[in-house]
Amino acid sequence: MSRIFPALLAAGALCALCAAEAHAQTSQPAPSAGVGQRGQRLQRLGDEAFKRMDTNGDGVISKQEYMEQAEKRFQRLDANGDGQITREEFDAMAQKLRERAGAGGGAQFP
Ligand SMILES: [Ca+2]
Ligand SMILES: [Ca+2]
Repeated sequence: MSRIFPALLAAGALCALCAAEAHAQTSQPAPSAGVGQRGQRLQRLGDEAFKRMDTNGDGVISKQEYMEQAEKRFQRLDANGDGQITREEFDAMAQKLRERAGAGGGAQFP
């Protein structure tokens, strides 16, 4: 548990970024994404992910806010609710993210 938990938190944070990117892919298609546009898009994704995690809007992500997001992501990944994420459940979420990102493949799953 003690070694796995930080890894799950990191995966959760990356999932948040993946979800933000998948959302951006569907809501704001870039006609010709150059380096500058990509940088701006990544900045916007970071802003969106931060705002989503800062649920009380005080400008910082408390440990409680972070843990709440991590718990939600864990529950999303644990499809059968048995308290463990199998490789199949993990891969299924990765597949969903790839599908959401579209055939162009903008979102990267860790
Ligand atoms: Ca906050
Ligand atoms: Ca499970």
